[in-house]
Amino acid sequence: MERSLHDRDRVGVQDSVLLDNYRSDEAFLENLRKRFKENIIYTYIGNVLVSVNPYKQLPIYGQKTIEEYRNTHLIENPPHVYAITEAAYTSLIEEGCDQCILISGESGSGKTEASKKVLEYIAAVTDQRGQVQPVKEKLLQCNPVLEAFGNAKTTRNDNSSRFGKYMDIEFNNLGDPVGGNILNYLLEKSRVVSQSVGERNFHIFYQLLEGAEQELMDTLHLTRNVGYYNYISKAGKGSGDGMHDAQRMKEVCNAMTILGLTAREQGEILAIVASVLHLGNIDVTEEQGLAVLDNFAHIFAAAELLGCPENVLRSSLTHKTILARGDIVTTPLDKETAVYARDALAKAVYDRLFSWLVQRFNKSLQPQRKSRNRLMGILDIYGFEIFRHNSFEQFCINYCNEKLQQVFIKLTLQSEQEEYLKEGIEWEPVEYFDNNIIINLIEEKHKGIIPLLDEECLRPGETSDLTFLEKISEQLTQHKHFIDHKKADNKTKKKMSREEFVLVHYAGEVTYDVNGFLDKNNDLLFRDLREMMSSTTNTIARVLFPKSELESKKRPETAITQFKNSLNQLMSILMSKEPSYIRCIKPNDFKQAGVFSDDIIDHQVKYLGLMENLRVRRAGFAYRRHYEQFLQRYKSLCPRTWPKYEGTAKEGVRVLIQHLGYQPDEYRLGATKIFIRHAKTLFEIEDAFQSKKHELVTIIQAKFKAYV
Ligand code: AOV
Ligand code: MG
Repeated sequence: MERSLHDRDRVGVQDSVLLDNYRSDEAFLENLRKRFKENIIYTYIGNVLVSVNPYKQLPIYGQKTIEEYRNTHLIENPPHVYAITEAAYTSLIEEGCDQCILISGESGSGKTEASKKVLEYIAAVTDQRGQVQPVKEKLLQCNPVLEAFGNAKTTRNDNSSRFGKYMDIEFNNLGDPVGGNILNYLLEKSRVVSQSVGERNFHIFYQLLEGAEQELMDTLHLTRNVGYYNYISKAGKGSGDGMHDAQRMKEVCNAMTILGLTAREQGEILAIVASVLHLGNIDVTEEQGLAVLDNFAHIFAAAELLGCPENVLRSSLTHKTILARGDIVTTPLDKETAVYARDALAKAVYDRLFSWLVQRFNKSLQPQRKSRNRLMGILDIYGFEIFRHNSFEQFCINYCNEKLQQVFIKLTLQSEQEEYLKEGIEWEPVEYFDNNIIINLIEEKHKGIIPLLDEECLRPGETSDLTFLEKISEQLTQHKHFIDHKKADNKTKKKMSREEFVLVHYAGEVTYDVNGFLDKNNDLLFRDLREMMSSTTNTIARVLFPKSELESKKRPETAITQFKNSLNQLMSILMSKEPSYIRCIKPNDFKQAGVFSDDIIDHQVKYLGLMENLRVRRAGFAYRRHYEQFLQRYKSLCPRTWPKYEGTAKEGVRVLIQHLGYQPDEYRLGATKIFIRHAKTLFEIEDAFQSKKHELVTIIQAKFKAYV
């Protein structure tokens, strides 16, 4: 016989708020451990979902489970990503609040998988009449393409997101999805030209070589030999095992078609991808100090695919033109600079293609009719990363994670406590670590790492990664979360070189190598190459490099400042919506099923602030509502408040809950809101309301019939 949802989840407690020993880390961990061993990966802290990556397929998803969660309240069923999504969706439909689902956790903890389950749930429960089927199809098909172009195998995760993604789904007033919009954040483009040992380039390169039809391979002048192409050959033999590259290629092309990309567009996109492989195989040698290009077949192929004359590509890769006081001065490049120019072109072309794809999808996802639609956002970013070698990219990724942790702190720990204070509710404060101090260290005006990095990039004269390091060391040496070589104790000193600094992030210490910081932040692409690209015959390539960019006199913003600004915009988007949280935890460092490494999990529980979250939740009130709203919804449950209460809303609520027999410990009356301690209490009243509503509707219908 099939077991019900509840029979399948009888291990430990479903909501950690109910743990007897809720202050103990060990009790919290023990509960997660017990459940994990029984393949129960989800647990709540109030309405926050904690998810431990099982690293194996569990039979807990799909249509049947979706139906079990449909139209249920969070506490009716065992914890699940579907339950969180259902709650957010209900709030969106019934109360008209825009929602956002924030998914956080370190690299490999299961964020991207969770985000896909959210989308899957929404697609399954909406549009029962099949009216917006094409929109749903499109929303679902964005992921395979974005993952192909924006995900890669790292040492932490075989399918690691190398960009940040925020996706809004738009709903009409029937609650059906009618469109969407995606914002993408800083792609790790350095991966296009080099990867660390054991890692791969973006999936699409391998997918193309493995999965393209022979005719396409011929058009793109490609061979199937991964080892032949410099930009992707380092991954080594066997690195594609289990990646299903050929199969994925078919899915990607199919998805692009569903998203409305024409055959010509798809051809041009793949031509750009192939051109990057050819660029990587253009050898640069040196004669009398000047760069000379070799391997003509690849120069020809790249030029043909991008749609520019071969001689223009060749001269743009070996010369640099600058406009100096109205004069045009062209100088030949040395070998090193030409290699730099070639790689910069490959990175820029790929990076801009990625953003173009997102824009193209957005065009395809635009709702047909523009009206005031409700939004549900899903945020899936790259998780916190500590590699053996960390550079500018990890600095950006970890900074982004600090910002997201700040949203969590602000919305769950801080505002919760501030609200009790404001409403005059008695409350024992819960201490927590506020990572704002690290964010300041990174972004504070004139003093933080970002402004100092920009200053070093913009300052005329001899600047280098090392002068940047000197500068931050000088400015920040006093800061608790900054360690340089001078300040390090003997143990740390042994682990770091003079070209590194350590940041004590909320999630742990990371040692960053400054080499490449200035170049990557400046993100320079020589004018000759931009000019060449702006008049190619590959129409997509051409729009990636608009002429207006060449004409602009303004210096473009540095990479990190653009990133900072886009993150700050994201923060305000998130703050303006009703948030739900999924906190993902990685159970071990070996991508292995069934292994629950206590140390690793304990560390994540601590830095994610889950224990503080639990304490705030336990001491606090699960539910609150303005008196007016509360009375309006439930007034039919008490004869003295129905159909209208004459006094103030607060008085009305007092009368109502006395009638319902609430115990004094169950609730508090604040200045403007009622606070209810347990979701269960609310659930009972909501249940009573639903049957009353049903009763009233039946009476009205009967009267209406009699009248007719
Ligand atoms: P991430 O998004 O958090 O990392 P993913 O969602 O890509 O992590 O998960 C990593 C891998 O763990 C997946 O490819 C799956 O193999 C496995 N996995 C995760 N969640 C589940 C699940 N619910 N059921 C089964 N397997 C799962 V990163 O993008 O690196 O920060 O930048
Ligand atoms: Mg991911």
